[in-house]
Amino acid sequence: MGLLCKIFQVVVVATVFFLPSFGQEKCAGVPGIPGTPGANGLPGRDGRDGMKGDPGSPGPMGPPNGLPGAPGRDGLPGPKGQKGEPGEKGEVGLPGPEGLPAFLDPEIQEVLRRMEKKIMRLEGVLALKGMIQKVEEKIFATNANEVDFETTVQQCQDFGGSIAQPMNGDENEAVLNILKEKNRYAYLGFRESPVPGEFQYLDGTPLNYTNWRHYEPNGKGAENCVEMYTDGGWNDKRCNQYRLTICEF
Ligand SMILES: [Ca+2]
Repeated sequence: MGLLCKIFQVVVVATVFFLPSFGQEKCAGVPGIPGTPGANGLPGRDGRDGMKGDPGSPGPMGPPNGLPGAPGRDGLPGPKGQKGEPGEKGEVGLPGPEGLPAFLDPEIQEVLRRMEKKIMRLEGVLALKGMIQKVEEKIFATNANEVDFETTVQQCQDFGGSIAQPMNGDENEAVLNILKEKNRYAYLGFRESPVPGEFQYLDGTPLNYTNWRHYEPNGKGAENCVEMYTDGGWNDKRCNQYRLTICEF
């Protein structure tokens, strides 16, 4: 075996090194079987982009009744328009929720307390100046003007009151206090009725209290108004004299 192996080695070496020289000789061998083709290599890298091609021809026009496109965006706001005519008045709304009764509403009670205090202070000041006299719920007041009967009636109405009409002894005393303070006479809110010597209130009702002086009334239809003296007594008198204005409120 060792020998055979050695011979084979020699043959192989001789074949490799000396075969060409043998090939040049006429001893041509049988062509060998072609080997199997090698495996494909890896794909090559992409080449550079080519030049841009020419634009293609326009496509065919769509059908004429195709759907409209989406609406465009809103434009810029236009200038402000002129003010329109006022609209018609709306209907009256429903009444609001019912509030608390005044005597339970602390806010109203507080307002009333403050008003009462303010009024009491005003009354005090006026009384101090001899301008007012208070009897029960009635207040007699003067502005110190001296005018005739009709003007007195009118002025008192303008002030929101009426000419003084003492209805009892206390009220007569209150009017008298003002007269004594000013040392003047004053007309009272009475007028002679169609019956001479009979006097009545301005609304035509008969007097329910009088304080005539002795022998008064004595005008017998010639003295249609009534004045109070500084003793508190009444006298029928013509209406055109200038007397202290005393109103009641
Ligand atoms: Ca008289």
